[in-house]
Amino acid sequence: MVDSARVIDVPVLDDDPFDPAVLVDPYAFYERMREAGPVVFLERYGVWAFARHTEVAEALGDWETYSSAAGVGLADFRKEAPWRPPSLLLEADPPGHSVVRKPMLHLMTPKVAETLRPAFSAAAEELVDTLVNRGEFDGVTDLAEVYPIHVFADAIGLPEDGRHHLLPYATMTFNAFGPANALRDEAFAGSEPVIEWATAACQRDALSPGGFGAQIWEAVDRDEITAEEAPLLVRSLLAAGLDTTVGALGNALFCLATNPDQYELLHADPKLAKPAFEEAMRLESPIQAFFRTTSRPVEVGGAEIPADAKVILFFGSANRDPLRWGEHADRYDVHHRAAGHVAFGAGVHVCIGQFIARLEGELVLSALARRAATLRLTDDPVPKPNNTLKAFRHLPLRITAGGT
Ligand code: OVM
Repeated sequence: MVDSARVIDVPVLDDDPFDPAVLVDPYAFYERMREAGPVVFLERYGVWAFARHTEVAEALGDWETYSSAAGVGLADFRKEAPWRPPSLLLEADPPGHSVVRKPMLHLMTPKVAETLRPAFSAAAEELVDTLVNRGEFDGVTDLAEVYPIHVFADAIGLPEDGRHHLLPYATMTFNAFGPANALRDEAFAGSEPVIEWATAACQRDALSPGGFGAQIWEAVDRDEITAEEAPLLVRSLLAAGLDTTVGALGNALFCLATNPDQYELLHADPKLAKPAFEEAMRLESPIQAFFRTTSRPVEVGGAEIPADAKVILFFGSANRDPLRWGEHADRYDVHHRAAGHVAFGAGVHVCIGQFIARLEGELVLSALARRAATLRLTDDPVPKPNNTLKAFRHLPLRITAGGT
């Protein structure tokens, strides 16, 4: 039962987390939420919010209480129809979720990610070579958007033709987790050909042999998944695997360009590429928040949240919580142990592509570190507001050549 005397103890905030100004610079808002208490109520949307690391991690670890089946955005799929058939992975709970997740996990183990290393590495070296020769480039449109679209779309086995639809498709997907605001409307304007291409790209005949897409379809032949499930599982790779890594690479470049001392450390020791990427994931997490829906009343920090309530989990805030990371939580430090961040989620839904994302991050930063002595912004970065993703639209950069 909900104890109303406790409910009124929960701090109520009238902030709009989906206001573009908040989305591009959410950190003061996060700090106010963390300081207000372990749970706050966002009255504009009638949702509960966790902004501290402890509660976010607890919710991620308890799928039975914090369900994903009603959608991980603001909308409750039991009350309003989702814009697309729900994801069998993201928007599902065990036991069904576990059945389809298993073959997907096998596709993307750390061992499999290592088999991609030679091709992914060659692509990173070639791209960074070109950019070092140019000296000035846009960290987003010339690098962060180019690299994943090349290497990961190849790894899935997507057709070359129409790949320009991938980022608009992902932009729609991630804005759709938010409210029906202007960002969401803009993302869906002219969406028909984009959805049409993405849907066709998930069919068996569109996917080249040997890629992740074709391998998903082979799981149908082994009766591990059905022919109806296969295209939806391929769709998860398209939706979740591109714009996220684009954001991650851009955010990592931003961290390094704005912390020259840290870039210097990376340049002096390119083996720091892996931790430098991980620390950027913590500090500038591409996915800032996802929702869960309570399946029962639950007590959190002395407050009682009713059943069927939407709870927003602010990963980007948990990853900067001084209670978890200490007083330097807001600082970018390539020597920091970022393990325990929740940028890839945690628990039964933890990112299945994380080893591939990390490989991409490591290879791009390592290629840069070995070729460029300095990395600096030449102008203000331009943020790209999105209801879920924190990323940049432009990062004007200058690099000076110089080996380690
Ligand atoms: C999916 C999906 C879409 C967006 C994100 C995501 C971070 C998954 O369709 O399964 O995970």
